[in-house]
Amino acid sequence: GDDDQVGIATKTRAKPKKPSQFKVLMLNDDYTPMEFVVMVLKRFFHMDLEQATRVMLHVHQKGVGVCGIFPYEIAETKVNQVMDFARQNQHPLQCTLEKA
Ligand code: NFA
Repeated sequence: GDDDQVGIATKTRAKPKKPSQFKVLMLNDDYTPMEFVVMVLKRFFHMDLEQATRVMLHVHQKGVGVCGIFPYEIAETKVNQVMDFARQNQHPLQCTLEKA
Protein backbone atom coordinates (compact mmCIF):
# COMPACT_ATOMS: atom_id res chain seq x y z
CA GLY A 1 0.00 0.00 0.00
CA ASP A 2 0.99 3.62 0.09
CA ASP A 3 2.48 3.11 3.55
CA ASP A 4 4.49 0.04 2.59
CA GLN A 5 8.13 0.59 3.38
CA VAL A 6 9.27 -1.79 0.65
CA GLY A 7 7.68 -3.41 -2.34
CA ILE A 8 5.18 -2.67 -5.11
CA ALA A 9 2.36 -0.24 -4.63
CA THR A 10 -0.97 -1.88 -3.81
CA LYS A 11 -4.44 -0.38 -3.80
CA THR A 12 -5.41 0.32 -0.22
CA ARG A 13 -7.03 3.72 -0.55
CA ALA A 14 -10.80 3.91 0.03
CA LYS A 15 -12.46 4.52 -3.32
CA PRO A 16 -15.51 6.80 -3.07
CA LYS A 17 -18.40 5.22 -4.95
CA LYS A 18 -21.14 7.14 -6.69
CA PRO A 19 -24.48 6.23 -5.12
CA SER A 20 -26.11 3.87 -7.61
CA GLN A 21 -29.53 4.85 -8.86
CA PHE A 22 -32.62 2.64 -9.02
CA LYS A 23 -35.73 2.93 -11.12
CA VAL A 24 -39.04 2.48 -9.30
CA LEU A 25 -41.22 0.53 -11.75
CA MET A 26 -44.99 0.21 -11.61
CA LEU A 27 -46.70 -2.84 -13.10
CA ASN A 28 -50.11 -2.99 -14.75
CA ASP A 29 -52.89 -5.22 -13.45
CA ASP A 30 -56.55 -5.67 -14.40
CA TYR A 31 -58.11 -4.56 -11.09
CA THR A 32 -56.51 -1.47 -9.56
CA PRO A 33 -58.66 1.54 -10.49
CA MET A 34 -57.01 4.14 -12.72
CA GLU A 35 -57.93 6.87 -10.25
CA PHE A 36 -56.11 5.02 -7.46
CA VAL A 37 -52.94 4.76 -9.55
CA VAL A 38 -53.10 8.48 -10.31
CA MET A 39 -53.50 9.16 -6.57
CA VAL A 40 -50.43 7.02 -5.80
CA LEU A 41 -48.31 8.83 -8.38
CA LYS A 42 -49.37 12.22 -7.02
CA ARG A 43 -48.93 11.26 -3.36
CA PHE A 44 -45.64 9.34 -3.42
CA PHE A 45 -43.91 10.68 -6.54
CA HIS A 46 -45.07 14.32 -6.36
CA MET A 47 -46.51 14.32 -9.88
CA ASP A 48 -49.20 16.78 -10.93
CA LEU A 49 -52.50 15.45 -12.36
CA GLU A 50 -51.32 15.65 -15.98
CA GLN A 51 -48.02 13.83 -15.41
CA ALA A 52 -49.62 11.21 -13.14
CA THR A 53 -52.32 10.53 -15.75
CA ARG A 54 -49.69 10.17 -18.49
CA VAL A 55 -47.60 7.68 -16.45
CA MET A 56 -50.71 5.72 -15.38
CA LEU A 57 -51.88 5.39 -19.01
CA HIS A 58 -48.37 4.36 -20.10
CA VAL A 59 -48.35 1.56 -17.48
CA HIS A 60 -51.91 0.57 -18.43
CA GLN A 61 -51.02 0.31 -22.13
CA LYS A 62 -47.42 -1.02 -22.02
CA GLY A 63 -47.56 -3.14 -18.85
CA VAL A 64 -44.77 -1.35 -16.97
CA GLY A 65 -43.53 2.21 -16.45
CA VAL A 66 -41.01 4.27 -14.51
CA CYS A 67 -42.32 6.29 -11.56
CA GLY A 68 -38.92 7.84 -10.85
CA ILE A 69 -35.20 7.20 -10.33
CA PHE A 70 -33.72 7.46 -6.83
CA PRO A 71 -30.79 6.33 -4.65
CA TYR A 72 -31.36 2.76 -3.39
CA GLU A 73 -32.67 3.60 0.08
CA ILE A 74 -35.21 6.13 -1.19
CA ALA A 75 -36.34 3.84 -4.04
CA GLU A 76 -36.83 0.97 -1.57
CA THR A 77 -38.87 3.23 0.74
CA LYS A 78 -41.12 4.38 -2.13
CA VAL A 79 -41.78 0.76 -3.19
CA ASN A 80 -42.73 -0.15 0.39
CA GLN A 81 -44.96 2.93 0.77
CA VAL A 82 -46.81 2.20 -2.49
CA MET A 83 -47.23 -1.52 -1.72
CA ASP A 84 -48.47 -0.79 1.83
CA PHE A 85 -50.93 1.84 0.59
CA ALA A 86 -52.24 -0.49 -2.15
CA ARG A 87 -52.64 -3.38 0.33
CA GLN A 88 -54.46 -1.13 2.82
CA ASN A 89 -56.92 -0.29 0.04
CA GLN A 90 -57.18 -3.92 -1.11
CA HIS A 91 -55.73 -3.27 -4.57
CA PRO A 92 -53.20 -5.64 -6.18
CA LEU A 93 -50.99 -2.81 -7.51
CA GLN A 94 -47.34 -3.89 -7.72
CA CYS A 95 -44.19 -1.80 -7.64
CA THR A 96 -40.57 -2.94 -7.95
CA LEU A 97 -36.95 -1.77 -8.17
CA GLU A 98 -34.52 -2.03 -11.05
CA LYS A 99 -30.93 -0.76 -11.21
CA ALA A 100 -30.90 2.29 -13.47
N1 NFA B 1 -55.28 -1.59 -15.80
C1 NFA B 1 -55.98 -0.93 -14.72
C2 NFA B 1 -57.46 -0.77 -15.10
O1 NFA B 1 -57.81 -0.92 -16.24
C3 NFA B 1 -55.39 0.45 -14.41
C4 NFA B 1 -53.95 0.38 -13.97
C5 NFA B 1 -53.01 1.24 -14.53
C6 NFA B 1 -53.54 -0.53 -12.99
C7 NFA B 1 -51.69 1.21 -14.14
C8 NFA B 1 -52.20 -0.55 -12.60
C9 NFA B 1 -51.29 0.31 -13.15
N2 NFA B 1 -58.29 -0.45 -14.11
